[in-house]
Amino acid sequence: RRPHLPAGLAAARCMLGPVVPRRPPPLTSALREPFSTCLGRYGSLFALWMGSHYVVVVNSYRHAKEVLLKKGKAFAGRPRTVTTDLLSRGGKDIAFASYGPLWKLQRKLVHAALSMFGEGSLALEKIICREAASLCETLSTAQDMALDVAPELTRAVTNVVCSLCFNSSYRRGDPEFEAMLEYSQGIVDTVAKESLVDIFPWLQIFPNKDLALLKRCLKVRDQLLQQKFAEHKEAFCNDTVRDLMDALLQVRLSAENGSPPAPGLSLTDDHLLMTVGDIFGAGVETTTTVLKWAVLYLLHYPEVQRKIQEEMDQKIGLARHPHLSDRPLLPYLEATISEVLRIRPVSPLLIPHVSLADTSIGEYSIPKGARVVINLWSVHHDEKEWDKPEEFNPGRFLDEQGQHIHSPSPSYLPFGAGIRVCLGEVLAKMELFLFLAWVLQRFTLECPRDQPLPSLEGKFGVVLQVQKFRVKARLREAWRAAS
Ligand code: HEM
Ligand code: PLO
Repeated sequence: RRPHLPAGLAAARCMLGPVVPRRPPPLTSALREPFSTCLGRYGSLFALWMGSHYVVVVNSYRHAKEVLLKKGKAFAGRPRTVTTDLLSRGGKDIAFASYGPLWKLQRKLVHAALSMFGEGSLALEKIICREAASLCETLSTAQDMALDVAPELTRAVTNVVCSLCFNSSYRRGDPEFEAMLEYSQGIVDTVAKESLVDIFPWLQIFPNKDLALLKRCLKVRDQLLQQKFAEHKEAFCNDTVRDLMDALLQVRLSAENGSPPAPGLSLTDDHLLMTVGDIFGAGVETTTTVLKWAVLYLLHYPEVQRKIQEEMDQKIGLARHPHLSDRPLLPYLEATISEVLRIRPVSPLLIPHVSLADTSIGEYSIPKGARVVINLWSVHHDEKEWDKPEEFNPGRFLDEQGQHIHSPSPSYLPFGAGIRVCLGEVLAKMELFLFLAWVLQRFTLECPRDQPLPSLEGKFGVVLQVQKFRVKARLREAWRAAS
């Protein structure tokens, strides 16, 4: 059969090719299968041609760990595609930049800034709790209404990452926030989803609706970033580094004054803007998506919600708010978060990796320049590793006493692993825990009466999106009585 790749569909599915051969095979046709059947049907590894690109798909955790951990450096490259080049100004960010000294420096700077302002600091916990309180306030005012919680969850998460990146936050209805919501959705819908134009770049010379939308959205994003940049430059003071943008600006300015971060390395304005754009974009879209999946699963599994609430009532009660230090006290909530990350991985194909030299996976040779897609969906739904993988069962992450969380299988990589591992794992886990704990301490989330349970099927994009749904947040009797 001839390959037939309607835009947007390809990445949500898996395509069949021959098992990875010692030499790239001749151009083969691509079939499609829902990616849940990939591992069972095609085994741990297979390859296919997408346009002129040789693509290797990895379906099992053993091969995934070989790529990400054991041979992490050999597979640390990223493909250049039309859409990610537009998003990142030709790979000047972190996520879509190829391996090299500048990428290393950008990662190091962000890591240092996140540690300084965020992870492990009480200041960040305070910021998250402030946003959690505001989220609960909104849910209270909309009580018993069928509410689309997505914008509220997004605002809460955005304000945390906005504080980290720009030392600012948004109020409800802020037009800049509304614009951000719109452009970011446009980007998620159009970037890095194995669309035709990313497979056959020459197609960009023809009119293309998705590409036009992406360019429009990037224009709005760029204006926002540029404005923040200008404000930060104006207010910059070397002695008080307030946020990530200041931290990057400091490195940039000291390079201008003759002290580059490393000999021969120059961090341009584009690198600085794209780095902040990445952290802001990743910070918003990933964590919000996981929160939406969590709420959706709690609607489907009210008994899980009840168990979380019972655990909270017993361990922390209703007289005080949850703190980060309560994490060891609430293993069932932690297990629920782990299960959500397993059953609906935010990034079900990670970001494609590229081999930087001739290398191998298992017994197969992989040529330099091959694109390697880690099928995290298969890894997280592998029947040999997970008992009834389609079932939502937080208990699988608990030990026999139900007191500690652990992964029952090594086939679990929600944040990737190795040299390209997610930079925001610690931050994301802090937010997921606190937002869910605050909301569930006060409210029971229900599906509005006379509405069917919303679909658990994801919508593929650069993140696995949740379809729109409405929720009724009912104030818990116990909370009402206690307050
Ligand atoms: C990369 C997952 C939140 C920043 C990744 C990757 C995954 C991932 C799977 C790709 C790893 C690879 O390609 O091998 C998640 C999940 C999150 C989350 C599940 C939320 C629950 C965040 C947050 C930030 C962030 C909050 C920012 C503060 C990044 C960056 C990369 C990345 C910059 C690119 C790393 C690189 O290419 O070197 N993330 N992420 N992520 N993530 Fe996250
Ligand atoms: C999300 C939309 C934003 O407007 C721009 C953006 C920047 C970084 C991307 C993020 C988007 C999607 C999720 C990504 C993140 C970098 C790492 C993260 C791809 C496109 C993941 C999950 O890998």
